[in-house]
Amino acid sequence: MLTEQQRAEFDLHGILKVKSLLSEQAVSRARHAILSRFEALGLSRRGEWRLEGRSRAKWPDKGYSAKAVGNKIEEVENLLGEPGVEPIVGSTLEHANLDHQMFKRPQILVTLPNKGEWFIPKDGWHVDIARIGSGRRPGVQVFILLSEIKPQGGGTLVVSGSHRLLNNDGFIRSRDVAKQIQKKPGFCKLMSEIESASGELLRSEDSKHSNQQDDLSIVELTGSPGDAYFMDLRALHSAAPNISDHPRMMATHRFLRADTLPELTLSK
Ligand SMILES: O=C(O)CCC(=O)C(=O)O
Repeated sequence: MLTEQQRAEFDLHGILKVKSLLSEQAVSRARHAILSRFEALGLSRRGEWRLEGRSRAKWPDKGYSAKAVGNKIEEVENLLGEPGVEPIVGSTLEHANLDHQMFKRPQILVTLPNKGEWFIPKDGWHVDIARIGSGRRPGVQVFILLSEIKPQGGGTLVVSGSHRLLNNDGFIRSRDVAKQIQKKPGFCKLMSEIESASGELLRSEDSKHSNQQDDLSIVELTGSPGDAYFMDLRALHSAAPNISDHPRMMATHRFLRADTLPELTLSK
């Protein structure tokens, strides 16, 4: 369960890291199951990546066909049943009933090394769900790390604080949410500051969080196998290039409050 401080951090930033949440065994089983899918594509062998002699994929290409790998992997689905995941989701969503139709199963997020020099993408910022009229949090997405992910190693980028924007503006379709947030002065200022600092302004794990209500920052999801991040589904996020020599491996799942469905479907 989350401490008061973690809850407050999640409410303020819309993104929270919980270290070592998942067991080594469950993570290792999921990792091996994913690697065996890549074996059929000639990219892994006996539970290890085999990328030698291959030319690097080119950003934004993740280096393989997601369709060929698929997402129906029992060992990955089992990660969601690990103790800790659902209780945290429950505590961030007032223990409301969850819908299991819109987001049926977890998804794998793998990015093979695909860039020489790291940068923050200008395109690709998005949210996965519309802003609902009541402005409340519709759900939470979990990102489970299945490999060591160092800075600039392909970890998802999240705009911390973006979940607090546009909540008084009624229903907004997801693509319009992304467009409107990117036009906000706070977002433009953040992007130009980061550009002129060559990405150095990313909020690091250990840096102090600001308490200013309108503060936005970009968080890169980095860490070790078994760590998990919980993200408010309203937060703007994007895939990122992987300049490391190792594939980025994560599993993700979106948990949606069932009682937001009428707001989502009525507004279509
Ligand atoms: O990290 C990535 O590849 C992007 C993840 C993402 O956009 C999502 O899960 O909605």
